[in-house]
Amino acid sequence: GSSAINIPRNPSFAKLNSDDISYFRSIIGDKNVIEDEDRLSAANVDWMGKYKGSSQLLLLPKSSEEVSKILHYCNSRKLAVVPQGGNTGLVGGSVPVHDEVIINLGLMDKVVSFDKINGILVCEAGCILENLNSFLENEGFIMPLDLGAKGSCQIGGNVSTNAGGLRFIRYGSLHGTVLGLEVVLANGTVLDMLGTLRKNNTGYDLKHLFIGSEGSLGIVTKVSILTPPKLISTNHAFLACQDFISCQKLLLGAKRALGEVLSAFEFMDSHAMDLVLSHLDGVRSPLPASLYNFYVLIETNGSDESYDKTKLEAFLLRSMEEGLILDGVISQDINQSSSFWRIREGISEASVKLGAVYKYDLSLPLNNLYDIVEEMRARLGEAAKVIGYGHLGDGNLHLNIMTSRYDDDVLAQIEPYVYEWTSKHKGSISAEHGLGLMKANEIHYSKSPETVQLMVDMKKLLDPNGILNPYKVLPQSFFN
Ligand code: FAD
Ligand code: 2HG
Ligand code: ZN
Repeated sequence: GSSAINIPRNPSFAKLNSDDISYFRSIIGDKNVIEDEDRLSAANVDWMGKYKGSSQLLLLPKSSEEVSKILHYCNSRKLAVVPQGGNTGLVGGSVPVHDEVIINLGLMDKVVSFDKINGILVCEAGCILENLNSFLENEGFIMPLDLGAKGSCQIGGNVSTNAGGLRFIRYGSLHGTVLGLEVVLANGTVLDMLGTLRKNNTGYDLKHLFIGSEGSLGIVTKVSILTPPKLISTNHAFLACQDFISCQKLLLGAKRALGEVLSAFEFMDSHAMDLVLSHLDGVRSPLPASLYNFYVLIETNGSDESYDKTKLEAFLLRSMEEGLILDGVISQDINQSSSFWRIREGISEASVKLGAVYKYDLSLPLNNLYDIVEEMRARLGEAAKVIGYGHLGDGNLHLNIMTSRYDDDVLAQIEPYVYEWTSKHKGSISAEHGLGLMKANEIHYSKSPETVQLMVDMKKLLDPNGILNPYKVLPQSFFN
């Protein structure tokens, strides 16, 4: 069953009629106007199977002009829309709440240009992240971001959620690497901000408004992004630690000792490890499972094979002597490296196998980062499985709570407790996944009232009819 979020349909939105369908057919062609039930039901439900809408129409535009015509029409008719990429979002932002028209960018999947001298890629928003990375690898470059959903998520979706992921520690936020965007506004205006410059201080840098705005201010149609060179030497270590404080100390040590070659620092508790091992086929732990409390995956990426390896080995040896690491394996080949990543990236997939999952994506100061996991485990007792993992190098905890089915009593044990706790510890209730539908009403835990008000004002300026991804990101109370 799905979770209970009951938001009444906003009556100011029009209902789709047959004239609308005919119009869409006339502008984007019959075969990209989808009314087929199977395809609609897939597009109406999110990756977790938790959020379900009831849209009757899926549109697949092939160009920015088509997106522009669609939005111009929807705006004049007051038809609400939900922009959709790979539909891998984890906060219910990518699916309709009621009957919003789904606009999926999947057919806009062309590379526009790649400048090998400056490492700048310009592409359409529907390009799948993994395809872009493969394209770049052939040119000697990589994408500055990577995440478990790479096989389905689209760069437009990544930009719209300001996705973090596994390379954040090395290459930073999309606010730094995205150099330009093309965005279609609610009224159909195509906003060309598709710059390819590193530096450009000519007034307000409006592209930043759209990075992380989750489809609430415009539809991203093209992206210009700075791509780092692909370096020849990569090493991976899979390590076991006794307690969280050891993981934390290991991180500080790794930042100092590995310096410029450190490219990932991920952690998981033994509960997360157990979950993966028991629910995903063919996954094996490189270390004796259930012997240790925490596991850490470290990656280095540099330009000198022997230098990088020596550096890593010296650091690991020292950390073992200091007792920070209890056990560990350094990958011997590419297959072993992918088996390490498979464990870490498989946690989300394993987390949806138990029936119901409540996901919290928190930014927290390192010293308290794991406390909330233990508190939740104590609070919920036998009622739930509680796991903690995430991008420790970025201070980003993923707290997942699994039960056999969605239950309001369990939910009431978790929320608002987890949000209050996060706010009290000066954290953020969304480190990288966004607010979507799940946390639209919780924004005040991480943003001041004045800030939220300005966000609402900007939303109303850019989308006066409120047609873009309604019910998401901001509290609905501002729009009634
Ligand atoms: P969707 O899910 O389709 O949409 C996400 C949001 O963006 C929605 O609000 C949607 O309306 C909007 N949107 C999509 N495309 C556009 C567009 N072109 N213009 C305007 N708005 C648009 N996230 C992380 O940050 N780090 C991770 O490490 C990470 N790992 C993940 C691993 C797995 C297995 C899964 C399932 C998800 C993971 N995520 C992660 C969450 C998710 O993959 C990201 O948020 C991703 O960026 C979403 O991309 P998408 O194309 O699937 O977007
Ligand atoms: C990850 O880091 C993703 O694996 C997904 O951000 C986290 O599923 C989750 O809660
Ligand atoms: Zn993550």
